[in-house]
Amino acid sequence: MSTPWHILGAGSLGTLWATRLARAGVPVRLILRDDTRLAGYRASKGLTLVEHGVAHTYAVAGETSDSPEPIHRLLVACKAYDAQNAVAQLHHRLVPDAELILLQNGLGSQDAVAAQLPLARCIFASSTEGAFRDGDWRVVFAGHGHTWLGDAAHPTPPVWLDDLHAAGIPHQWSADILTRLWRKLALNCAINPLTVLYNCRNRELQAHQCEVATLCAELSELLECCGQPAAAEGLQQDVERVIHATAANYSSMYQDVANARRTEISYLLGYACQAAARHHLKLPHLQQLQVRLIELLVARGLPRD
Ligand code: NAD
Ligand code: KPL
Repeated sequence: MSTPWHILGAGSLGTLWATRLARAGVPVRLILRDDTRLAGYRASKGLTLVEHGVAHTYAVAGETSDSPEPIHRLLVACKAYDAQNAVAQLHHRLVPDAELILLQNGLGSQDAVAAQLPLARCIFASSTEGAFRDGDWRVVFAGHGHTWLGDAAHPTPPVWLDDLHAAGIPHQWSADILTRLWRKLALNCAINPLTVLYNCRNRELQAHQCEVATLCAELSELLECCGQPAAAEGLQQDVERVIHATAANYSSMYQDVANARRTEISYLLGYACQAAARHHLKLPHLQQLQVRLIELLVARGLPRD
């Protein structure tokens, strides 16, 4: 049997990957938080993927971190703020040369996970796929997209990309994964906080073009300073393109705040502002944006990080 995929986090993306891999006959194990969640999962028929309005359920095996099986391949599908602790709980099961695929948005969590597992291979991913849960153990595939995967330290692609191909997960091995992650971070910093502050869909940012342009100029300066000039190229035009292409959408950060969920601010705007501080770079609009966003989060009773 081929190496099983252990999937950590039965949320939107974890379920989206688990169901497609299972559909292709790839062995999958879903790692749940505790025995209560596992009992709840076992009482269900499995994981359900809703695609084009049609639901299919897959009997994916569930377990907790206490299961004895060693882990060779781990897809980390938690939020950025949970990734480090969630992986630490599996430390005793990870074989020394385990491979981890880190699906987190933003930057910072990937390095934190990699630092705690110096012998493991940590592959960073950046995805434009979109999914949300419409019930326990159910995910709706809302936006077809693409996933870029890469390992800045070792350019050789892993053999298991074949599993992604078999599962119909559109992907590309990327030599410049850090550039992609920085670019996505910059896009998210230019769009998401403003949608929260103006309480609006992406479209309405077209009325705040000057503010968006000023943020893009500061973000470009930051990217250059952090050794990511390629991620800075044409940033403003790309941000305008994304606002236009996703005009009717609410950004992910808007949705988190609207649903009173913790945001990933520390791995997006927070990470950008920290990087600027490290480089003694003054980016007044970006810093002001962070202050305004944190004020709003605190006023809503949400974590400031
Ligand atoms: P989610 O909140 O739906 O799922 C995360 C899951 O991880 C939850 O079920 C949570 O209970 C679980 N979890 C947390 N700690 C755990 C632990 N210790 N043990 C077991 N399970 C644990 O999140 P998501 O939307 O799937 O997002 C995951 C990451 O992917 C985020 O960084 C997000 O920004 C990124 N992303 C999401 C989408 C999307 O459409 N949902 C798209 C692109 C990128
Ligand atoms: O990725 C996004 C998000 O909402 O998180 C987009 C659509 C690009 C807006 O920043």
